[in-house]
Amino acid sequence: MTQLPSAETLRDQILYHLTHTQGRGEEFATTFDWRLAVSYTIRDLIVTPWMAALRGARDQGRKRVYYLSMEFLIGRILEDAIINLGLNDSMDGALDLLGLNKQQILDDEPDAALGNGGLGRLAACFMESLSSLSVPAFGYGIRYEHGLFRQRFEAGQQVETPEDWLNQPHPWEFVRLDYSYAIGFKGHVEQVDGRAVWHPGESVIARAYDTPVIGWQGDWANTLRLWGAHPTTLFDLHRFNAGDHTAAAEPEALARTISRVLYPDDGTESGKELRLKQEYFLTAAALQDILRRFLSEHDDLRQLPDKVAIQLNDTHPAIAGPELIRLLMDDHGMDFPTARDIARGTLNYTNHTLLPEALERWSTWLMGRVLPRHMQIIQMIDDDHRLQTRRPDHLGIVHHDEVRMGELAFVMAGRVNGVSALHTDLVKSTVFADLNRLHPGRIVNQTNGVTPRRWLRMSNPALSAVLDDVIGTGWTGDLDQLRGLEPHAEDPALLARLRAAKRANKVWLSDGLLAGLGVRADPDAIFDVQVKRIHEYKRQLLNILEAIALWRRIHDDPNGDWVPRVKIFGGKAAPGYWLAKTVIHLINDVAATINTDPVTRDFLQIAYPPNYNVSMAEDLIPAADLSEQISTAGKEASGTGNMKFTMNGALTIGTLDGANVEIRDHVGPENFFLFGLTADKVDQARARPGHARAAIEASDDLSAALHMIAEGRFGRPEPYFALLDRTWNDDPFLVASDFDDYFAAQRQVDAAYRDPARWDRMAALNIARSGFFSSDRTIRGYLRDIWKLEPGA
Ligand code: 26V
Repeated sequence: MTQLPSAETLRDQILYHLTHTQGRGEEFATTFDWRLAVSYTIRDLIVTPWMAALRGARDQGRKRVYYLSMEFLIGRILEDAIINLGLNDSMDGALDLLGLNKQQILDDEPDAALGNGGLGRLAACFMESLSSLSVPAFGYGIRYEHGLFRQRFEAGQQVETPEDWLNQPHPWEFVRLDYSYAIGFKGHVEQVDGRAVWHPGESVIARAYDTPVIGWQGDWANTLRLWGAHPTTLFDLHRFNAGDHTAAAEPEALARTISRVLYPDDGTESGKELRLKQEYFLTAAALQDILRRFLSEHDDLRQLPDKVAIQLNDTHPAIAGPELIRLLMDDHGMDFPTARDIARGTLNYTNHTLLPEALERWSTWLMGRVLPRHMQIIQMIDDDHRLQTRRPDHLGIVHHDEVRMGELAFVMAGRVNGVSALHTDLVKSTVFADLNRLHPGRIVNQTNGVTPRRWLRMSNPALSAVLDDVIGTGWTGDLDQLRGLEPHAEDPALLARLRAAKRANKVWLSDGLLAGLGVRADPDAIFDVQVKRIHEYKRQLLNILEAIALWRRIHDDPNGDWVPRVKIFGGKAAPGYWLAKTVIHLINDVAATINTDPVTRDFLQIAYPPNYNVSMAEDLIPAADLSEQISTAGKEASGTGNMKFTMNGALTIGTLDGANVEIRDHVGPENFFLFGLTADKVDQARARPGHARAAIEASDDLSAALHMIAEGRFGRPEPYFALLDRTWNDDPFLVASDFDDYFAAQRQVDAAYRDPARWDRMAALNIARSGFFSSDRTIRGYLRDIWKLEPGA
């Protein structure tokens, strides 16, 4: 931005919006009123670069990126926008002039929680990096009325309540009544003069709601376009006039269901008709919008691949292949091979998981009923692929009366990518081995990244101030500059400043944990943090078992030289994932017992704040000393939390899984606490009969910990019998096999923490060498290898 507004100008604008947009006098204004007035003030400053970016891309005929995702886990917007516009100081000044408390205003904003976890948060980081790199891009998603559920604990157990972020005005969005598209479902297909005509049996309107996403330094903004579902007819006047007032409103209620709520699963197949409708709703609206824009600028659809790159975020929008072919054939009169080639030149697919239960499959029966024309086209794509590859025996897209969405996405994509080096290797060698042989070179790697604006500059002002001072401010837009810290990694003065910044963050968090949970977290203890969705493969169970074993050891030797630790957990379980919910219950039960034990309470505390979300991550990660990345090797596609911890100076205890492998390579193996089986050993270990029982019997610490749960030391044991049984007899994620190695690695952590000079040096090197994990680097990789376009700046 050329001219930054002063504190006085911002103050005047805030007062203007308070009066004229909110319709409130100063003396009656609530925090909410002020927050909206501040948000509108900031929004005004985003609109100008946003319009300029949209106009510039159109005038220069630039190729555009379209990111299709069922999830965008945005979090709060206000502070991020203030920072990217470079207005932090003048806004502080303006709020001072008005006598307002900034933190209170920022905290008033609800999180936009339109995602479950890593996949959705990655989409949000990508949107920010695309704007920061001045790439013309649109994100397409669904404007869920209810984002991810709120989590409470009752007697230690997870209770879900609906989230309602749209119960209040959302100051960042612009509704576009003129961009509305009809989306059809069901019905039948008719052949007319050799052309297929689909007559949908139902239809809804997709209406565009736009949110600008401002990039670093405020020069460029892209659009996040979220679709809301609306009825084609508002209500049934005949029924209303006949006195049936409830039934009259039915069309509206039915249509709105489609954008009513985010599916709260992150990896279990739902198989629900509504989910398929949501996926098609997003995809069809996006493709109509993309073709409308293309045809307003160009007239030959064969040029689509030169002007449009579409990224499918996992298979959720994979119906884009058949839908694009349908539009090109049925609406634009192309033949199948031409339509297929254009679609393949335009579409790309990112795989985010190899867990079999998370790979989407739809029964051909359901697909044929909800999307009859698409089912025909899927069959054509499958037959054509067999013919083209001369592989009549190929398993195919349609198999055992199911449409396999991964195969569909792969076959229709120009490029397929994994999200870390290890994951991409596994994509090639396991689930897509056959397709990889048929299409060598189609699979590429793009290791994930996170935006340093939100995850360092915004969430960790204490560390950012030290960095600005020592290496200048350039790191925010070019994270590789963190390397400049490396020559100072031996400098006691610098290390002391880093330590002071970390301690300030820990004190802040400690106050919050005391006020919110009544947990006493000593800021001089190791803050050991595991935050992520609760899943068996992520192994929160391993972590809590280690806590029990440690507790027992402290008890046996209360005068030993123990290093005080605060274990912090955060995360939600899918409402139907019963075992994950049992783990939550167990952590809370163990915490209740351990935290009040007078013998150990100075050495070990456990905190599990409920309702982990983006905003909580922003408070926890900067205060962490130790980052828990302990998934069973081969199961975590990448992880992105792991990267946030590293750049905030936490050390990692982790397995060789996902991007942990690359984090360790970058920071140096001596600055990373490694443990556990490697991915190539996991299947063998699991195949050994009695593997878990053998490992448990060989480990004093582990068998004691399991027995203590079974004996009821942490409350009634009955709720845990199934979990214990599974750990003894099945243990598919190898908690038992990895336990002793994990326990030993934790003791190495203790030893390192006892030596502050050593710890601080390791932390400094983690920060200095984390530049690779900026999502700017990731986006440059997609531009070069997948989208084939240049960054703008
Ligand atoms: C699957 C399903 C199945 C149907 C119901 C809704 C739903 C929602 C999400 C998913 C897929 C989850 C896959 C996922 O989140 N993968 C994560 O992606 C991150 C970004 O690439 C990566 O860092 C994590 O390791 C990976 O678990």
